[in-house]
Amino acid sequence: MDNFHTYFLMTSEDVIRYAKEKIVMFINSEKLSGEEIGDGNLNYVFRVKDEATGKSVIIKQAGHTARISDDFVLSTDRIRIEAGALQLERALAPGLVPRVYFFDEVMSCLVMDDLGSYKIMRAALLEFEMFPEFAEHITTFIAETLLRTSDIVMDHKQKKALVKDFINPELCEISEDLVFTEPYFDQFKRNEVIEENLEFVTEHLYDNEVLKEEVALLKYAFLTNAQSLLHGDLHTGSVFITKEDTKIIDPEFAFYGRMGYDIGNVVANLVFAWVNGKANQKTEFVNWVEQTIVDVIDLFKMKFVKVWKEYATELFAKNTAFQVDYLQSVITDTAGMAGLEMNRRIVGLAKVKDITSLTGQKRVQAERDCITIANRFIFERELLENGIDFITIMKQVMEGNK
Ligand code: SR1
Ligand code: MG
Repeated sequence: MDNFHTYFLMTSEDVIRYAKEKIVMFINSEKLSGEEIGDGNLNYVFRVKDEATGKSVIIKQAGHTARISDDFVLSTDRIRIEAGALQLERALAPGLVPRVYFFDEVMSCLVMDDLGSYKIMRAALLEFEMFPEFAEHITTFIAETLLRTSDIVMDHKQKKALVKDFINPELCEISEDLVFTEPYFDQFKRNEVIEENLEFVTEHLYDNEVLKEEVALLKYAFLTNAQSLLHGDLHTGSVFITKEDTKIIDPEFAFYGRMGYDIGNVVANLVFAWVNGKANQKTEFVNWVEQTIVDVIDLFKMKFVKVWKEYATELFAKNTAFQVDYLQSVITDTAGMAGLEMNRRIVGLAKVKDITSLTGQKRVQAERDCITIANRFIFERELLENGIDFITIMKQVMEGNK
């Protein structure tokens, strides 16, 4: 029987043995259950529970390929990256990240808090649930984790050491392909476009040379600018939530990149929830999402300035004009990156249920609206300053004023 000294992909039975052998709280447990509960694209996630005490943990293990497709051959180093990012984020944004008990380099797995009473935010949004504290929590998370890992706050040499620790070439390549390139070229023939929107997508994405110039600029900002330690995949499937509490999970795509990539992901995935709410005529929910998008931008800006004032060590940080320009460049990136995330979720292989759960003409129109909003976010990114500017574009597109 394998004793976990060499890597292998675990089954539920293996995970129970693993827990008994490696996790102190389970060593004397007589009745452990193990269940694979993952629904992400890359890894295997098990809940291990002591049926007598009710105590449970999550064990997340990386395989050598992505769970959704063997096309993606990936280093299991992503679990080391995730464990490191979770620990750092938890120090910077206490209470907003689950606790990691330990990381096992041999088995490429990590053991962490079970957030059993929380829901995956995307699933809850599909039920039109509203979360009044979300904007407050997510803006604390992004302001603290992004600015405090940047050169504005950190000693430049220490920051470079972190850049090195979080080199994440394979997961970055996934984003470079799926987010920044395939939606515009379909070079690997992996895109999945519904028949009714083929012509629309060809005109607005594949043949849109003016757009491609802007996308190229954003792609090169992503490839070449080590601004902050990003979560790297901050969509609503990476958020565990209750009415009162929010936990950010799954930072396996973490690396040093542009702050706007994380914030843009948050905004884009809220826009998907908004489009879904509109298609289902859920007025109260739609209004809440609009206010949440406004708050995400505006509260982030407020907290960014606060964190800057409290923690900046860069001598130029006292120059107010520099701070204003820096913050605006983050919002500009946010709009551009939100547009890119929206386009890729419509045409690429990694889709979102907010849109795919719509049927018939509702889905056709929702996809077109998303692409139209996305392209306006990209083209007009330098003009967007506040939350309301994002909403104005969304409403104009929906009202047919494109
Ligand atoms: C092959 S992975 C596809 C997508 O799932 C992850 O959550 C990332 O968003 C990635 O782009
Ligand atoms: Mg994930």
